[in-house]
Amino acid sequence: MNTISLRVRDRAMRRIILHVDMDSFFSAIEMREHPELRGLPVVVGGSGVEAGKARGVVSTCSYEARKYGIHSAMALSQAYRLCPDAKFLPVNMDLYRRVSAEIMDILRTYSDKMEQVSIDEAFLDITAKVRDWTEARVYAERIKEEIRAKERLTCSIGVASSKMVAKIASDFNKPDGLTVVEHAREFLAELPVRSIPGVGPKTEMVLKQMGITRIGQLASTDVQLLVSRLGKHGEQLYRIANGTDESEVVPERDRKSLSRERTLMDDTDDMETLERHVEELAEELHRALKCLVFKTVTVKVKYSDFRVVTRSKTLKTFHSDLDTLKQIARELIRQMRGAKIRLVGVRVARLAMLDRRQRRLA
Ligand code: TTP
Ligand code: MG
Repeated sequence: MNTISLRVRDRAMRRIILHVDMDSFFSAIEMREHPELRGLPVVVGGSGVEAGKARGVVSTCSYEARKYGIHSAMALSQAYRLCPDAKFLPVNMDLYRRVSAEIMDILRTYSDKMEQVSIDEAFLDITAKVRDWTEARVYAERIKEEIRAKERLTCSIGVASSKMVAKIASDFNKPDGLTVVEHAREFLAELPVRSIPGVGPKTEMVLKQMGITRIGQLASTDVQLLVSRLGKHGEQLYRIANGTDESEVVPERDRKSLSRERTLMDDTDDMETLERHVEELAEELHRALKCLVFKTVTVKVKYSDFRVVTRSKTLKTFHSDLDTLKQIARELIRQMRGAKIRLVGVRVARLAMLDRRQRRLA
């Protein structure tokens, strides 16, 4: 091995990355604002539930409500059937956005290499801030403490040498958890493959057919075999499983584009279904956008024969609203009808960041 690749490997191995994810974010904020709700099953979604009439879906719910089987994206009517005594609250997005901006401002003081990935989660590269895993733990404890003191909210933190492992680690011991992963392979070995973000039912099924259910098995599978079954995603999964994923923490100011995509359970050319998928992707993307505004929207499809086609639209001015994003995404996917589609994606580009004041108003 030559010196350059050695140096690169060495640097990658020394990275210390922290993933912060707020606990039951929307409902925790509601419980903070309404202390009488503490300890109760609280469900936040749609415009709430009145007189048993539920419309819309659950955005999130408290850990007490999760014991009844309620979870994000479930129909509110079903949540109501599972626990009629839960407190059902409407979504107060303005409040959650404000709290989120405050938390992100706190996190930015811990590392300027900070990447917000959704309304309640962020990666921080703290390689330059700590010398070893022990110091990293102390650093993470300080972050938790500051958020608790200033926001009266709890979060869970994962620390590892790659982004994905840090993310899996933050989810490992929720709520109010702190998981430091020194040896990624050992930590991941027994976890189900579904713990890897991005592994949905379809990938899980393909892996299961290959006899792979745990991440440890994934790590020791021949990477070529994974690629032959799952394409590029297979290679990425292999790296994640081995703790060698080297994706960088990209601060917002350096971000060029942001995208979300999904492989469909069944290939389809049904426009209603496809529009629903791009709308959901637009929603995910919009949540991740936070203080970024965009000018270009692109929809990508992969047809059943693996042909990839993209279509874009560039607006004259910057936009940030979900309706615009959804509308353009629908417009673009309609232009791509023709053959059955196996994967859809939505991307926004030509990004700019709202300044602090605008962010708080957003
Ligand atoms: P998550 O971090 O996925 O969930 P959470 O913070 O509520 O709970 P956890 O303790 O498991 O992290 O999402 C953050 C917020 O995003 C969540 O509070 C509400 C919102 N959200 C939706 O509106 N719809 C969804 O489907 C999901 C997953 C989240
Ligand atoms: Mg969360």
